[in-house]
Amino acid sequence: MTRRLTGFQPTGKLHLGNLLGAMRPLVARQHTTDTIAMIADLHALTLEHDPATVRATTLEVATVLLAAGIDPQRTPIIANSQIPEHVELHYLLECTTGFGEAARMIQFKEKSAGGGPVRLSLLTYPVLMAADILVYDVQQVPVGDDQNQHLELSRTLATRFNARYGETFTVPEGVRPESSARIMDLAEPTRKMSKSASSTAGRIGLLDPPEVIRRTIGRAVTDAIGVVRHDPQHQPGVTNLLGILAECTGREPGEFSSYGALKREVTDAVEDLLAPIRARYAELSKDPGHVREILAEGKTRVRPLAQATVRRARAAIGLLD
Ligand code: AQP
Repeated sequence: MTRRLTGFQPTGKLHLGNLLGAMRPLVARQHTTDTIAMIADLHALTLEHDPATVRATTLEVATVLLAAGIDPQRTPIIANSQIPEHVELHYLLECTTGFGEAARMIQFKEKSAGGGPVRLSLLTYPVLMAADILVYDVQQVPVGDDQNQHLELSRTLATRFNARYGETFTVPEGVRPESSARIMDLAEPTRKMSKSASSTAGRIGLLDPPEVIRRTIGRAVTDAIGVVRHDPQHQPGVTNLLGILAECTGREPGEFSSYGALKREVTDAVEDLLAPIRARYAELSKDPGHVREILAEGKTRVRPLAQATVRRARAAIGLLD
């Protein structure tokens, strides 16, 4: 079976975009693909962070993944910090990466542009991401446009390492997520819905209570055109709402006489999708020990793969065993 890796950063509350763009496609393929669901808690340390929040969010993400239907028997759920081979391989790959190559990454440029202190780990983040992928001989990585450049770097590093030191890594291939869903921010519909956006006005959290969902969708930005139609260029807000409706219900939306009518139907569809996840999350949260066990089981299952890769890489690059 093809091996895939899908990552989630514990940098904030998971949202509808994470569910429709990543978690649901993962659940749909878990019988036909050998996927590892990775919580990238090491990546959450690359920006200003609060230790207790990262710890709590890592457990929350694991719990939401389970609540959304990921079966840990089929899809191991891991935190990259708990498997030390990620960090070891990160270093070996750093010794294969040029400074300029890392500094060219668009996300590094964007995230370091504010003028504040920049952590060195922000620069080397894509190399850690390469380690996360290469350490498991992953063949396919579902990537959105914003991660394309990082995946390309992983491919470059794997190919270069193999050429210099002998065949060591599987060169991963980027695949488009099955769902083409790119869920946009409800308050600023030309930006994607994001965990780390400072305002929550445009984001539907997967654990938001029904009244918050109703309010957020009710206040979603539309336009003054007054006609409900799919027109990303001139009506990005309305188009986003239609897209969310189609994704949630699995069918093309019908006709709507007003923006209010559209918003009411979107609210019902989102609520129908999220209510069972919220209920399972509440059930699972009663036993946080269980979620920690799932992470420990995931680690036990995948670590031998990581150890074998690091053993190969160490030998190839010239280290003693
Ligand atoms: N708006 C979105 N629409 C569709 N898919 C999305 N994903 C994220 N936002 C949307 C997908 O969710 C997975 C996990 O994302 P991540 O944790 O790696 O974070 P991200 O891609 O950087 O996006 P976020 O959630 O908005 O986080 P921040 O704000 O921290 O950058 C990925 O598969 C991603 O494509």
